[in-house]
Amino acid sequence: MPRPEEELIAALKRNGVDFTASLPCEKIKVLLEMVGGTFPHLPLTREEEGVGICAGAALAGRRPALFVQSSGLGNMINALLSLTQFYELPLSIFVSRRGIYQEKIEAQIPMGRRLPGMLAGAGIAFSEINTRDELALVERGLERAYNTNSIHAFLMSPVVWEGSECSAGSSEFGVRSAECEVKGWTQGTAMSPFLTRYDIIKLIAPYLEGKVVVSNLGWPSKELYAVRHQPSNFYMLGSMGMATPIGLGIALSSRKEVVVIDGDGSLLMNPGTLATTAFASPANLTIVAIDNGAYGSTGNQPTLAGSCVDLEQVARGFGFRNTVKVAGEQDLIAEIKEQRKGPAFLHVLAVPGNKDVPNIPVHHLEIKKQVQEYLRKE
Ligand SMILES: Cc1ncc(C[n+]2csc(CCOP(=O)(O)OP(=O)(O)O)c2C)c(N)n1
Repeated sequence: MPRPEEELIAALKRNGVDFTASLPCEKIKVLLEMVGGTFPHLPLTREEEGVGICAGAALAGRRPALFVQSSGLGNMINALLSLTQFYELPLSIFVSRRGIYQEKIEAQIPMGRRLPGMLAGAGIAFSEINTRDELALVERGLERAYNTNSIHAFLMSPVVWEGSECSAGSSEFGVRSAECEVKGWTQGTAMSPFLTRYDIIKLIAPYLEGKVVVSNLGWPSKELYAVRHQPSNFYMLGSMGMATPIGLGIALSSRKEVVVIDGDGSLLMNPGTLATTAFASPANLTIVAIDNGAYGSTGNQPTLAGSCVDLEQVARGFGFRNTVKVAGEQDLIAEIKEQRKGPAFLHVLAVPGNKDVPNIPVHHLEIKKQVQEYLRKE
């Protein structure tokens, strides 16, 4: 019996899919590797751009398919309606549906559960694929999308992939995890990353005391909690791409020092926020951009910061004047101690890797309450 991933890929091939793009979800990391090894594939920085790219590909006669997480569908909805649907272009979307089965991240529940209602409201056809047997339904949806120039979303429950134990490393398809990638732009410089995100958080933790810290979703927040919890830490549990905007909003509304621990994947999802931050120019804001060249929380799929993008240069180009790049311990500590006038952008090069730490045991409304109380004390 073929693995579910193979069955899905066979259906895509039968329907002539010849263009794919994705933004990862941990639950489909094996599927993504196989898709990347089978079809022309583009890694995305934001799900919404995938809609535009696939619309362009469809205009040129391709049969595009997108692979995203349920949260990502929220980022796509306007483009789906005002572009793909409006111009009657074909698109299949495979949505890794979170929040419905053994979900450990509560912030996944609001989008994941409401997805069918949202799609129905948007007039987008969809199929719920809740078991492996229901993979057979994919065929009909694909035919419909490509033969009638319409969108079809497949809401894929994590149950479908259960028991498909092929590990990323043993896949016969090209392994594309970030460990094998080299930062092109660091070659020939003395900047070789060797610290993990956890090492970095541990090194900077003593200097975060008493500051308002906004930490990126997923493992960064869990690691910060494990290293040093304080009531002024705002742990993001969802809303990828919002760490710097949240920090900016706080910094503009409070005299407290604010530190954002952001990630390369998240900054690339929403880079325009760096322009807004440089424009607003709060002196009390420092962005610590931990750049491991990967979507660390979802299986270390490479981000474009792992190959072509130098985030420090992006920040400078968007108007930041106070930027620095560090890779080693001593430089990192020296820079975090320095308390530069903000907005400051501290680009910290890292290697991929997550520390095995537990989930944050604090309820999200309690996280909010603690931060609000701290911000009220001037
Ligand atoms: C809109 C959206 N798309 C995808 C995801 C899945 N996801 C959660 S964390 C993450 C990776 C974040 O990568 P980065 O900001 O580089 O931080 P790292 O984990 O590498 O430290 C992804 C893709 C999500 N939560 N929301």
